[in-house]
Amino acid sequence: MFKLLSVGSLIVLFSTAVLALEYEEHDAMLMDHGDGHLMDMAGGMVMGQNTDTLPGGCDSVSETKEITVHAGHKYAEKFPGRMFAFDTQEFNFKPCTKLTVHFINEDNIRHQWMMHGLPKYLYPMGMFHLEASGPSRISGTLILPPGDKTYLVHCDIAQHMEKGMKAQLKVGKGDGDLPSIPGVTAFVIADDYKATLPELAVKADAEALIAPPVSATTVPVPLPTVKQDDSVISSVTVIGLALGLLVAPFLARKFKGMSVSEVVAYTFDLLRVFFEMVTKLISRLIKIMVTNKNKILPEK
Ligand SMILES: [Cu+2]
Repeated sequence: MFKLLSVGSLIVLFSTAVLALEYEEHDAMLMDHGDGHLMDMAGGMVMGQNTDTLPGGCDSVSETKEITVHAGHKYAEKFPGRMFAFDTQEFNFKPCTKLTVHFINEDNIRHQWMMHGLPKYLYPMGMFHLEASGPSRISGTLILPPGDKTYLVHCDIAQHMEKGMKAQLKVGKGDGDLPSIPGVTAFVIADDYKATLPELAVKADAEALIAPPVSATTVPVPLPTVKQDDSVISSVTVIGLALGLLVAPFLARKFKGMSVSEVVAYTFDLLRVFFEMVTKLISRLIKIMVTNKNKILPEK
């Protein structure tokens, strides 16, 4: 009985270890490179870290806040057509807040929590940026500037913002809304799920019917083929001319003193000889091909 229990508990222990997603903790491994840039070898990075310098216009830190932001494919499920998202799309803080962001990337790829538009004298390129090769956690701190302004927060990995990983952070009242924030503002390029595929096909056909005159005049498709035909004709003509020039003196000597009917008769005779040669050649070729075939095909 005791044995069974211990085996059971071992199985439970192992299964939880397998099921639980293991998050890498970047914070313990980060190396400080100066100027608020921290980095480790496991794909964790903090840029624009500022824990103590007050932005101009802030007399003191107004509030100290901590937030945890999750990032991953699963948070995009509620936004049709999106692939990636943060679990929060809108943040709001008082001016001069000291903000610590704990960023948790739940995907097996890289994500960022990147804030833009900060004062450049304090934040390199005006950015505060957390990056994590997931699944992992990373944390960073900044002091928000004074004034009412809306800041863009996004993941800058190619196409991740377009696919939904976009948010806005309002300091004070903010200064408006940014477009294409999933669940907050309208997409700049809206997906249309009303039309079914057959309807779209009919629409495309209708547009194609209207379009031809424009496309026919603008697309110069037959030009290259015409050019090719020209070159073929000209090369044949050149060969013909060359042959004519070579044969002409010989024929001129032959035809000297002949009447028109004699010339015609002679020409036909030449043609007859020529055709006989050609037919002989062809028949010989056919013979060769037939005998080859017989050689290739095994007899039963
Ligand atoms: Cu991303």
